[in-house]
Amino acid sequence: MELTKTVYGIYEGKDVHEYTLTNSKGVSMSAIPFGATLTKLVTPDKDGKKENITLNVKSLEDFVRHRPFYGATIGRVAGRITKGKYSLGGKEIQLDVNEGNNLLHGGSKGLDTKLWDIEANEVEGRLNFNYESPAGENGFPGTMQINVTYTLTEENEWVIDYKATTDETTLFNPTNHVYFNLTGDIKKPILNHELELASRYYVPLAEENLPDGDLESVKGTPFDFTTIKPVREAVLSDHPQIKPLKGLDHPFVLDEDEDIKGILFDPESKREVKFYTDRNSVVVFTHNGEVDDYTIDGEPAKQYAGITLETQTLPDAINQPNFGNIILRPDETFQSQTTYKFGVRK
Ligand code: G6D
Repeated sequence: MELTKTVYGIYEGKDVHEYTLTNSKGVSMSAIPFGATLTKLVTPDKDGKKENITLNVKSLEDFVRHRPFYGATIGRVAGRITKGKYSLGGKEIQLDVNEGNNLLHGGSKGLDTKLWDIEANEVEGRLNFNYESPAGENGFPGTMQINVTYTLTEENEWVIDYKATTDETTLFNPTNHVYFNLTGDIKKPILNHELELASRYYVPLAEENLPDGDLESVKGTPFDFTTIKPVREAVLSDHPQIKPLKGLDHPFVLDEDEDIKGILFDPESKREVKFYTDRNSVVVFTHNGEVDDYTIDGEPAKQYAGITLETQTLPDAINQPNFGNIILRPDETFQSQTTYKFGVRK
């Protein structure tokens, strides 16, 4: 493993470095401590051409100013919490509300907006991020010690490990908001990417993109990715859950029994990503709008520029029965792992 470190930008008067780990196969992973954000993943295509396969922005200022979430660590709670509110042990807790009436991606000062401590371990191919989140941050109780590690393996995997503790009962449900574009060319949309998911149920969205509380069978709907198919079949469909959003922005329930939870494949470059997780869901978001306030590699961030595979416990779990537990208590340690494995099909 090889490690390099360059200055990426300046934040509050401090140099922020971009760390790049490269394995012996020439696959590399870059990240910055601002937001514990993955900035680049370079992998070969069918001809051995090495290109970045994730969306990024051009500078640290763009991350700070526009909060694109690209590659960032999201928390304390990913997704939306209805009205930014929950009740626990007879107490009602009002959190920050930063998207209409609701909380999105941890609140207005989520984990993606924080400068984390970072340590690099070249031998183990690991970047180790630590952040102490003070009690009351974005309204969440408890001082939390949050640790995220990114490991690049010789098997071409990016392994994300989360570990967290709290001194008061609180909520924790992190994710990484990486957007893949396996073409390696940001000008190309992801519509021809093919997706397979070990998922027989998805969560329909109600108003304000909040989960409506039900789990619906994917059978006979565009949400059926149980066999691999082009994402365009879903994204461009007239389905009433998809058309108004102009694409996918939905949680899928992952089958517990399957080891590989999903596969994303680009038929042109023949690049493939398999993912594994211990969480019960993945949110698939297909970058449904054009964003013109920042650029990616000098280009506007176009509609369908990338696709996320955000592993997490089902969103709004604290307000929805049967979505899973995201409560973290002082005597517990939260631990979770998600792995993305990169390959090329023959
Ligand atoms: C998430 O589900 C949400 C989207 O609605 C949001 O726009 C995006 O992050 C930035 O995936």
